[in-house]
Amino acid sequence: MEKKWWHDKVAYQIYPKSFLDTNGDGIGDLRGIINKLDYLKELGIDIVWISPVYCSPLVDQGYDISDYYNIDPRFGTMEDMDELLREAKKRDIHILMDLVVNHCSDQHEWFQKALKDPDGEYGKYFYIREGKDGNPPCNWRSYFGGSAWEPIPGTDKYYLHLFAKEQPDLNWENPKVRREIYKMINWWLDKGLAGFRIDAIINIKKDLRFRDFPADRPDGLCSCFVMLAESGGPGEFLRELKKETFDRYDAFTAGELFNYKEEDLPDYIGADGYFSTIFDFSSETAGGSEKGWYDRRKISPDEYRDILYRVQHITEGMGFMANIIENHDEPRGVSRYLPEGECTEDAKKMLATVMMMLRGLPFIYQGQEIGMTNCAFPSIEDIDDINSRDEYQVAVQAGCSKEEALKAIERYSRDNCRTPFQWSAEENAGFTSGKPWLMVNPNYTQINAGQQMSEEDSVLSHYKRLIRLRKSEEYKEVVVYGSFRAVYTAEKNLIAFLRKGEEKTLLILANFQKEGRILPWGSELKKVLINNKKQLDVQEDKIFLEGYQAVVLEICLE
Ligand code: TEU
Ligand code: CA
Repeated sequence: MEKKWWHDKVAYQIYPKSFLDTNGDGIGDLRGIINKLDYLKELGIDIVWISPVYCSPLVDQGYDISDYYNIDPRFGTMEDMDELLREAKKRDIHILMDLVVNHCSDQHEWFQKALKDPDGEYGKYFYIREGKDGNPPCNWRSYFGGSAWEPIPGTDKYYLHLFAKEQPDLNWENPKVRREIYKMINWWLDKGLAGFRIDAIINIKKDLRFRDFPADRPDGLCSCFVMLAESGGPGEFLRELKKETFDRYDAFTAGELFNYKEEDLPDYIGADGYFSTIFDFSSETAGGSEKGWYDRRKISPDEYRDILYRVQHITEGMGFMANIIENHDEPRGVSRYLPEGECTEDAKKMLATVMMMLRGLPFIYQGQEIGMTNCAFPSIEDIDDINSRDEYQVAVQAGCSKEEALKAIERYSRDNCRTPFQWSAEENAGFTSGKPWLMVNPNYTQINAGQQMSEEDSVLSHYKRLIRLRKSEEYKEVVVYGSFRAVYTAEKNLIAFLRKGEEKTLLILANFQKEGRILPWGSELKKVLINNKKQLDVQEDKIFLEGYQAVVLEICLE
């Protein structure tokens, strides 16, 4: 595999609205990010992805863009953005913006013009079709609920929106639209961005037959995933996109794709792939149900392990996945993957150790580094997210009681990761001096960055140690490029693998259970590099692991 500048980096996602508010309006802002660049540097971060800060009505929190060339005043100004780029550069931090080009906002100038004249030039920027006998053109369901088609008032026409109705899909089949998008991307890259995280990109290629599929829920509609699988895929668009934009700047790109075909993976992340990397969502999608969140299932430690191993194997020698345990669309990883009642500091450090030692590019989501957890929202009114509100309705309609529905939302709500960052034990967790736009998780008095910064054995300090190991001159080669091999595969509740580099071999052991265990041992232990417990008991032919103990060992393989 050809080496790239970003392979040995550590990336971090910022959800600006919830990161740090500097003017007391309850909404995080660009100045808040500037203020915390030293915090990120100290943590060891090299690449920062900032969720959207463009002008937006915030129906989907910035993923509905009304002007791609300006910053929403709630987040700051273009001067703030330029300053952020300059200040980041001083610290060798590369900034990625979020590229949301499957759709725009219904308030975007293009869509406003399209509504006025659906048959005119701008009508062709979107997918506008006639209805069928007073019904939408076909039975596709939007990801946020209901038909993916919305009627255009005063006509018999509908426009397509795979997400909210305020997010009309852009017509990638139209070369003019593609040119507009490339121009905008290059304008941003000229400003000095390192690249982009690319939103919902699999969706840009539609099945242009716009026909019905068998319904998969009582609403008579069918998930868009089915149509996407029939669409032929976005390959041609992505090749052109790369050539017209990213290639010209050697930009770094991380694609968001939930549903690619495995045989297409080399096209996405291989030597000449459309993207530098894509996010690995395989453990996030596992346990999912067609019926909705209320029917989701928690995955077991062994399932989690098998999923990770599989992805390590299929990407070997091909490319790098972007590894995550959470992001702004998911519940907190520690609440999701650790068994109920076992979300301790040790267990959090164990998950961190596994994630950071896998082959691939780690993306830490804000607050993950201090072990932030899901939030017990008192009622559905305390939830803002459009997706969660829809899933609540889906649950109630399927016969769940209000309490059951709220439980499901509490487990999987996207707002779990969107509660304000817990900076300190002060009021509102030090996030704002005003009223936060979304409730602060009440556990901020126990879980906050301020306290963890001064504690050697905090989750934060553990992440720092893992990042330092990854970046150290001595171990960099093996942590970044070392091959992956699963070991102790017959054991239950154990994640164990080797990373073999040119000169060094690391053994990662993570005891994914509260009970201690004994493993047979036959290697020569050279050094304990990471340990989330005070001790490690290694004897000639046995090694003892405490419950949730996680270690990274340098060993000599015979
Ligand atoms: O997410 C795309 C996407 O498929 C998600 O909506 C996902 O299905 C859902 O979050 C699972 O709960 C991206 C963004 O990350 C998300 O925040 C946006 O809402 C969405 O695109 C639309 O832009
Ligand atoms: Ca603010």
